[in-house]
Amino acid sequence: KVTAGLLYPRESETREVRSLDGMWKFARSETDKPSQGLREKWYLKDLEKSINITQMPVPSSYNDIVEDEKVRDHVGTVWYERKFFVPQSWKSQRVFVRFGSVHYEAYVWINGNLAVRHEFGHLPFEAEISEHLNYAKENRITVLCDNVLLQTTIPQGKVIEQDSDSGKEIVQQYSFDFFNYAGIHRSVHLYTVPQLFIKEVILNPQVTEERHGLVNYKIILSDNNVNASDYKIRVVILNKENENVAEAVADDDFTGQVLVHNAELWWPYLMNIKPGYLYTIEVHLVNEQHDVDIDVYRMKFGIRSLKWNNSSFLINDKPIYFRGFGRHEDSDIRGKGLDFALLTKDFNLLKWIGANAYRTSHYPYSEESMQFADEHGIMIIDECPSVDTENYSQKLLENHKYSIEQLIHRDINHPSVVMWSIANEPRTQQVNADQYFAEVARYTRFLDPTRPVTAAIAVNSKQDQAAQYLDIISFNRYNAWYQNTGRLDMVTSYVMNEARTWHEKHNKPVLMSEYGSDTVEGLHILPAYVWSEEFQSQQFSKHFKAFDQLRNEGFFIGEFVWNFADFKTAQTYTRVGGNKKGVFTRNRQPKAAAHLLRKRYYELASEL
Ligand code: GCB
Repeated sequence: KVTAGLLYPRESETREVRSLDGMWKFARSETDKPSQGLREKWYLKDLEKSINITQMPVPSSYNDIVEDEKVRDHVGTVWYERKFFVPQSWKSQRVFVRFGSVHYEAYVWINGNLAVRHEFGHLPFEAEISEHLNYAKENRITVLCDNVLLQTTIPQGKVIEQDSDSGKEIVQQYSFDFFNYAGIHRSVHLYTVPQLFIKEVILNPQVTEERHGLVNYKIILSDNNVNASDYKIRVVILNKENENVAEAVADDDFTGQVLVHNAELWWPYLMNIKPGYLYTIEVHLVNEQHDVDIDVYRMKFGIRSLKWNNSSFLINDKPIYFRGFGRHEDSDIRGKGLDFALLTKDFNLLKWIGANAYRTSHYPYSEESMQFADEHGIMIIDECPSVDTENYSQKLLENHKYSIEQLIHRDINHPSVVMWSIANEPRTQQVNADQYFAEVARYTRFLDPTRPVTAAIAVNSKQDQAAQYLDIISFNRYNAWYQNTGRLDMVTSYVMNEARTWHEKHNKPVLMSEYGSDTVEGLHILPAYVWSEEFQSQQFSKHFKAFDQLRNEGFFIGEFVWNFADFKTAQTYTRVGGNKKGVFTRNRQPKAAAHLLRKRYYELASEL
């Protein structure tokens, strides 16, 4: 069971944080014995004594690190292990272990004791391990990571058995178009908190009519049964210069409001000279009697309003037009592993090209990337890990809702998150899609009524049964690529017609969440021909024409190129070393279309 309280681990005068990133030991169960590690209880002994032992960096996907296709294409469990010390001084504290993400399912043991089990890649989890630790001594952490996707996991997949030259092979099949990278993808931390500590900080900042910031907050402590008269919560709001601009003491239920006069609002990139303005909230848990801080936690947040109606989407009462991308967490060697160099480069490129948004296609991205988006004023359509959803069952629905619950729990305080995407290209024409999405959308709104709900839909509007439950309709379409391949004369009117049809049917704002074409960098063919740089640029231009007309019609709110950069996929004859629809190569160098897009995005920004 996941412990609630996924505050990002930060040190303070009352908290210590230690990274467990670095080199870990790594072993694979033999493919024909998927449960070997569990059966042989590898968590009770040093992995050294097991088979296939090697070194593996954390964070990283394991797939592309080893020169062995058996590791790249491994199906089932792998094991990670490392040793660490904790000081004696931690004994008076409570100690947690926290994973940014492990794909797909994880079990964690501390010195042979099961500490936590977690399902869903891309989402953090943690567990208190105080009682399992050896203080002032060496400790062992063992992680089982299972990458198997089934019809009831999010996303879905299928495992089949096939005959091969070396006998029966277990093979993972999936229909989604990105490589099923696995491993400990994000950082691992140990952190300490006092015995009674701040477990959750939930913010709902609003903008008043006089343009002040009204920050509603709710603090949850680790123990619900404390006597409120013994403790108080004091909150302090600091501006970017670290000056105290407001403070308050919470009510007895640890909720309250604090007013920030003439607040500096959070604006998207290129909409204000200070885009992405962030304040810090400093939460103090104070012992009333002694007037001392028991726990202190600091977090950045933004003040902005979000509104939407049947034709537009507004931030701070200004209509927004999204200049965006679909993306992936993907790069050479490390796969989906968190990498600050890559993250920084990607944000620099987003700003270079003048984008103001991206969708976290097709799963939650790292918490660190969400912090970057907050800081840079990049708006996020935050997508849960449901992609190509089909074969609707009760179990699938429960898992889908649970993945959204974990996502919202993690991301609710980010000003950059402006919309929830509950699925990518679900098969919404299938039986039961109607009730299924009615429930997923209802649940998402119940968890967070302050943001609109969307999904990227590719089924045509006649057959689709989900859009009726969304606030904003996003559609994916590959005119002149999958449809009418090569026909650049069949783009502009098709895009306009489809966008209009969605709006006419549902009377909601519409955006195009994917369009594009595979492009091999350096391939030049004139007249434009599929896979060439000329083709990608011209196909974009035909879309721009449609978008410009649609913008005048008042309901069309954004364009998202597929994709920011080239990325790895499963092996198939339609993919040359992966999906090549990037505007940047996998190595983050621009294709010709990047320059065209840059010109457009800056022109669009200057119209504001
Ligand atoms: C889509 C999917 C995306 C694929 C893309 C493509 O519709 O949403 O995951 O990568 O098409 O390039 O085929």
